[in-house]
Amino acid sequence: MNTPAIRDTYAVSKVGGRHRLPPLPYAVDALEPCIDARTMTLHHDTHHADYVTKLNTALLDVPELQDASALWLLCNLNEVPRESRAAVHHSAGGHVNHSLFWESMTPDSNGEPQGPLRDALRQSFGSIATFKEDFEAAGAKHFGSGWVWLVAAPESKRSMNIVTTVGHDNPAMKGLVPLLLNDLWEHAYYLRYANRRDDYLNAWWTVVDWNEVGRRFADFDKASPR
Ligand code: MN3
Repeated sequence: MNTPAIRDTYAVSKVGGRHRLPPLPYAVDALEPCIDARTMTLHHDTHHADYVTKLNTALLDVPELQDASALWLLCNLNEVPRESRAAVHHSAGGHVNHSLFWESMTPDSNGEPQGPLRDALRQSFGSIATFKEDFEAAGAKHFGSGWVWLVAAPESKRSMNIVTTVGHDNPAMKGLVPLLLNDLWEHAYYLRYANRRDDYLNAWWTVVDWNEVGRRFADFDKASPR
């Protein structure tokens, strides 16, 4: 399967054939009060780091896949030998999703989508407010660990959807193009929000990097046939 048109930057970033943990693009306390510094530190420095370590460990047994990006591995699990597949699945997914997640947020959020992204969101959901409500509701009702996503489909161009995935699965595994994602694992919010996942989802809009989401949409718009 071809890897869908999503930018594969940090997910592909490797040193000497080893996957590496990308640095956070801001200070650990930069997204306070929405995301507290301790949560950010644990989330990036232990959880994400652990996925990278486990991915590199799993690939020691599969030297023929040493040059593959984490995104490619996730989208081509059939190419991974059966005995390594589960470890590569979970760790590559964790690495790809968290890499996209850090880049989806900024301390300088402008609060609202702009331009063609805004138009496509309005066309798909009726209004930006409705999109946000639907995204929060999908994330709140998802059972257990997973992610909530805004996705586009190559065949339907301007028609966007909200989906959730279990574990660290990524919609790219089904050929969809991820534009925005939020982490529904308890490690993402529990220290500050306890069991109030809906409060976390609602507060999260204050740190979304709509410029970055707009760039992802522009890449997709350029790459896909109308
Ligand atoms: Mn996480």
